[in-house]
Amino acid sequence: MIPSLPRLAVSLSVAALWLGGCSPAEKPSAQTPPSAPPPAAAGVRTVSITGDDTMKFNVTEVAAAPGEPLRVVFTNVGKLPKQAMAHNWVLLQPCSEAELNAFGTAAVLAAPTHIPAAKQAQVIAHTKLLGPGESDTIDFKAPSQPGEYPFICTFPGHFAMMRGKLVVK
Ligand SMILES: [Cu+2]
Repeated sequence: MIPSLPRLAVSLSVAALWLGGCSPAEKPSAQTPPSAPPPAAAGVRTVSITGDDTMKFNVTEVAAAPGEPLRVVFTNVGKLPKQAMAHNWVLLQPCSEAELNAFGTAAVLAAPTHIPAAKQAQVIAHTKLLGPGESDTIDFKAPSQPGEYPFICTFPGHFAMMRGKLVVK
């Protein structure tokens, strides 16, 4: 039996859609790499910070409102090998200079992360330790208590130079 003309036309267009859906042009392209973080939630401010081969953060002061959700994207923009010049970004509870020194000293022995387990309570948030060209993204809430919260790089020998503060007010 010969199908009526309108029915044939519908069949052909369905076939065309099906073929189009399988054409090489429809191949998934430029997929998001699995390591990429999801986009920040609406209203979450992103703070981009870099560390470099001269042992410097490009940002040494970040202001935030109490409890403000923040996203920190930290990137090691250096070229030196990770064994010689790695960086992280570690946000700490308010502390004295002596306590900061004690944390930095304990961190030296805490390879490979350089986050001393015994002093975890002092850590509010931290990135991974990054080699050249690497980046890490962390989401956290600024502390609810106004104050100055130090951030440092805990790679051995760095915290004396690589430091800044999150000012909550
Ligand atoms: Cu560093």
